This record gives sequence, structure tokens and C-alpha cells, in this order.
Amino acid sequence: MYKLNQFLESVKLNNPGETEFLQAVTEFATSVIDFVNKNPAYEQAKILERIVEPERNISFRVTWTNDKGEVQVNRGYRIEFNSAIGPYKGGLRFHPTVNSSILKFLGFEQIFKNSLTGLPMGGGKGGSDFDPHEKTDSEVMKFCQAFMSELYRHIGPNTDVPAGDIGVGGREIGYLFGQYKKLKNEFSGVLTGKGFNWGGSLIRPEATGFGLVYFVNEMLKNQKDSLKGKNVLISGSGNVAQFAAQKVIELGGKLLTMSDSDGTVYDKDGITQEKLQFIMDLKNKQRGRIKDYADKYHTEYLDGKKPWSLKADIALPCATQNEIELEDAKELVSSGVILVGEGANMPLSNDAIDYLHSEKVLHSPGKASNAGGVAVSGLEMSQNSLRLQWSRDELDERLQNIMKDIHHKCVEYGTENGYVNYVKGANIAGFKKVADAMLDQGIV
Ligand code: NDP
Ligand code: 2IT
Repeated sequence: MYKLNQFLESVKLNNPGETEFLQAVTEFATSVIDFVNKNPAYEQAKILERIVEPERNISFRVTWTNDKGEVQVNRGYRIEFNSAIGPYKGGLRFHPTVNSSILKFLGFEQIFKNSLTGLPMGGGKGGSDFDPHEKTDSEVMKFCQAFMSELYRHIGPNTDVPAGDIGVGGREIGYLFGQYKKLKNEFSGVLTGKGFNWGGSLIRPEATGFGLVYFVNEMLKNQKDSLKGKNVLISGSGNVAQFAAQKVIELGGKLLTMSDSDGTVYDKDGITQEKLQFIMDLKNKQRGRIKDYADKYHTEYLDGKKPWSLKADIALPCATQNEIELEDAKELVSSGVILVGEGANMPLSNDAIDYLHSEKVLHSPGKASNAGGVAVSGLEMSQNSLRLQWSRDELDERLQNIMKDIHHKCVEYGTENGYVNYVKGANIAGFKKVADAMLDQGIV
């Protein structure tokens, strides 16, 4: 029998100071421990000890020159966490806060998320402490080329297939792909999130945000409720936030906020499709700040603040980890929020999650509700193998079915006295497939 505290203590000793990684492992192990202890084969094969240990952890120097000709040094990483059910798959994050703990938590979450999609993808994550803010296109290109000059020897369409995450979007994927192709003399599906004209998939840019709202819709349907007329708070204004916003508006929700790391815009009249287009242009073309929205539409701007103190029905954190802590969770509950759907990875601290669950607020973990992005990445890999591109309708339908299926798995494994504990459901369902594959494949 595994003992939870003893297991967590040993993970802590082996990974000193890696607070985000330990947070993710604690949430996971707390959910699955009873399930794991029901099958002694898992303990005999030391599945828990093995699953928290990355199969390979690569870190490397990235040297490049900025536009002034000054030499710059960054650190690059790729954590190849688990390949039991497919090639390593997961995004690259470029952000100054990136370190080993952050990427290990993301890679760990990715194992179970990818499993939940039903597609054959293992878990991995990578990135760098490079900060793309305020960099010119040519600097971003030079950094991406330098980063790929090392990464290319570790990845491949059947080995490890990176994609985007914070700070890595279509522009960066293009530069990374160009450099990989040049170094390997090979046009292959080694990255996802590619441009449509060079092997990308329709719906991939939209997939995480759309998938989140499809999932939230299933949660509401399960309660005989819907998004129509609901007041919604979204944090972030990047890839995930933008397309979550689009789908919320399409399905009849009233979107009150979006944010960036400087502050939050609060539009009492609701952010419409037209106003959202302004945000998309601002963020994707001009790479500007969300405050410009408040200046243009004369709305409130909460300088340096997150959206969680505002009154609403639904909160969709779509920016970054630990953006909702216990105090924020209390504010959300006291202002009447009935559902928190995670678009970001691990946006809630564990005590915030516990509080929401104790108040019976519906809550979905990112590994379930933001899995649409990697799911369509998996479909991009399938299309690359087939050397075909599917239509937008076909991909949207597949995405909707995958999100419904994940919701179904959460309900199946997570229902406790009528309340769906989506964290528990997602962890057990995601874990089971990977653990059983590890058992089948022996002690490797
Ligand atoms: P983007 O880089 O496109 O956007 C990130 C957004 O979050 C920006 O608005 C950014 O503001 C804000 N943000 C980032 N870091 C912080 C911070 N420390 N504090 C406050 N705000 C912050 O990233 P994505 O939209 O792709 O990713 C957002 C989240 O979704 C991440 O947690 C990511 O892991 C997760 N995710 C992404 C997927 C994808 O397909 N892209 C798939 C699944 C999950 P600013 O510009 O000021 O930095
Ligand atoms: O966190 C995530 O799931 C992503 N950033 C997307 C990963 C992918 O391979 O598409």
C-alpha cells in the first residue's frame, strides 16, 4: 500500500525547491492514491515512483545576438516526461519565469492531459527564460534559430513533437520549423501549430479556447443549465483567452473582462465580437497592452489587478499558473460564481481548489478543460502522416467530440455523492491509460 504523505515526502526530497512541480504532484497523487492502492500491480512495478521521474530532462545554453550586436545568453529546456502511450508531446514556453520546476509541472500535467484526449501522445514540455516582450521580429527569429540549433537533435515526428505555449505562437513556430528543416533537410511534422500553408491544421489556433468553452458547456448541460445570459470573467488576452472569449460570445454569454500582466479591463456592457477583434489586433499584430482597450472604449481599467473580485457567474482563468489563490477563490464564491473552468495550466493553488470543492462550485482542471489544444495538435500529426488536410467543420466536430468524451470520463471517475470532482475524475482516467501501458511495456 502506498502511503500518500510518505510518497509526497520522497518526491519533495528528490526535487528540492521545485514548488510548482510538487504542487502538481500533490494534486495528482491525492486524487489517485485510493485508485492506485486497489491494484497492487501498480505498486509492484513502482508506477508512482516512475511516473514522477522524467524519462529525460535536457537543458542547454542558447547564445544569440540582439539587434545592437550584443551577445545574449539564455537557458533552453526540453523535459521528455513519459512516452508510454506515444511520442513526447507538449508545448514550448518562452517567459522570463521559466525554470525547471515550471516545466516539470507542465510536462507532468501534459502526460495525463494527452492521455485524456484518447490520442497516442506521451507527455513533454520545454521552453526558455527568453522574454519575447519588447523584442523585434529579427531578435525573436535569431533566438528561435539558436534555440532550435540545439533542440533539433532531441526531437522528431516519431520522438518528440513540440508546439506553442506562453510566448510561443504562430510566428515562433514558423521560425523554429524553418531552422529544423534547414538543419535536418527534412520537411516533417516535427512541430504542431504550423501555418496552414505549410502543414498546419485548421482550428489549431482556436482549439484550446474553443475546447475550454465546449467543456464548460458540457459541465453546465450536466446541471441542466447553459451559457446563455451568464456573466463571464476571462483572464489573459493571449491565444487561449481570445478564442475562449470568441466562443463565450457565440454561445450567448456576456463577457465582462480580459487582462494581461499589467491589469484588467472591465466592460460592464460586455465585450462584443467587434471589440474582441480590436483586442486580437492589439495583441497579435501590434503586440500592445490591454489598457488600450479601456482607453478606446472608455471602460474601467483595474491597474495591476486580476478580474476575480468582480461579480459574475463563471470564471475562466486563461493566463498562467497560480493566478487564483485562496483569497481570490473566496471572492469568487462570495460574488456568486458557480463554475470555474481552467483554460491555463494549474491556474489555481491547491487550497483554492479545495475551497471551491468544499463550496460545491463546479470546477474543471486544465488537464481536462484545456486539452482541446493538444488534441488538435494530435490531429495535426495525423494529418501530416496522411499528407492530407481536413476541413474546418470536420476538425471542429472532432474537437467537440473529444471534449465531450473527456467530460464523460471525468463524470465516470469523479462523481462523489452527486458532485462531480473533475480533478479526481481527470487524474484517475488520465493516469489509468498511461499506467496500464507502462505495466504492459515492462521495467523500462
Ligand atoms: P499567450 O502567450 O498567448 O498569452 C498569455 C496571456 O497570459 C497574456 O495575456 C499574458 O499577458 C498573460 N500572462 C502570462 N504570464 C502572466 C503572469 N505571470 N501574470 C499575469 N498574466 C500573465 O499564452 P497562451 O494563451 O497560449 O497560454 C495561456 C495559458 O494557457 C498558459 O497557462 C498555457 O500553459 C495554457 N495553455 C495553452 C495552450 C495553447 O494551445 N496555447 C494549450 C493549453 C494550455 P502579458 O502579455 O502581459 O504577458
Ligand atoms: O499546455 C498545452 O497543452 C499546450 N501548450 C499545447 C501543447 C501542444 O502540443 O499542442
